[in-house]
Amino acid sequence: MHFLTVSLVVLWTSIVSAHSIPRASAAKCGKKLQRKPWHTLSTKEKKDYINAELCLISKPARLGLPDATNRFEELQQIHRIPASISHNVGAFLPYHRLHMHAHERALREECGYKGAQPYWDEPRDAGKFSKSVVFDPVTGFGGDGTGPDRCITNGPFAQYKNGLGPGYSISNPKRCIHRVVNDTVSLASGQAYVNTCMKIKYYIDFWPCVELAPHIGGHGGVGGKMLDPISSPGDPLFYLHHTWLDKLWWDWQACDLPARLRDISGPNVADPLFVPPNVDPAGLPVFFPALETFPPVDTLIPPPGSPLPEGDPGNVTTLSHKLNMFGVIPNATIRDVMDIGGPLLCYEYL
Ligand SMILES: [Cu+2]
Repeated sequence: MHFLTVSLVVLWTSIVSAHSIPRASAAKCGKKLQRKPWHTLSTKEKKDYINAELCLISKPARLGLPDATNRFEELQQIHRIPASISHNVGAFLPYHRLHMHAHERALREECGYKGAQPYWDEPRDAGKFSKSVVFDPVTGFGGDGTGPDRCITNGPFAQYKNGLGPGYSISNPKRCIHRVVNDTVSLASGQAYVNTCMKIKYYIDFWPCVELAPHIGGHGGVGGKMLDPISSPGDPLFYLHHTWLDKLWWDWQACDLPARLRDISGPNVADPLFVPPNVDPAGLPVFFPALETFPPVDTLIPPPGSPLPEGDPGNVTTLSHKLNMFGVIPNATIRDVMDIGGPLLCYEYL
């Protein structure tokens, strides 16, 4: 079973094409935005965030990206287009850091949101995702999917239909947000797995540690749309999950500053033979969702014209690696996103 799951993951990796990317402009970081765990937000803070997300869904698309019909889907599309060069590679954490920032900025600048991007403190829910407050139908994102199509049927996003996915394909008619919450798979978001990664000394081993267990814990623990390696930002929970992963990276960086503001490495092109292990580096078991719950294999092959990595001299990810946001926000390099308290990002984690 793991084997087959793995070959799906491996398919995210082939690539084509290129874009030219200007450098992000830099100002000073003044007052930092404070990113807080979802379960600590007040009811009003939760509603403000959800209303801002609904606002993005209600705003027309403006970038001309294919098949994106609103701003929320443009944010999803900028994850889909470069998915083959932002997973199973060194840029995995930097790419998603900038993507979370792009989302946070869109909420604030276009939808009047005053807060910061919250995160899901997943260790507190690991092994019991089904009981998590994030699924609250009134103050959260709605619950598990039900019925044969696993549609979510309550909460603020129950009416929303998304046409991007499965994988790189398009759904016509559009589909509901679907979930298949799996408490066993969610164990991989537990503190023991986080601790394994935190003990690692260098990014070259840290990044795959995070992309394995904690990353799978959130995607596989929610399942459905969230399990789609290409189109998962179609479930708003994606942003809470990846912001938590970003916090893990920052927590690790903060253990050895300033050295870890420069430590970046890993391949730019994913290894097509890579097989995710079913244990974490400390030997703890990692459970994968059932194969049938993944998007169909043929939807996971990057289409012609998918981007190629840019900015590095070879196949090793460097600080000069370019991160393309396709017009949602200015492009940046990994150098620009290494410090969350730097002029570009300017936030901190509580
Ligand atoms: Cu991703």
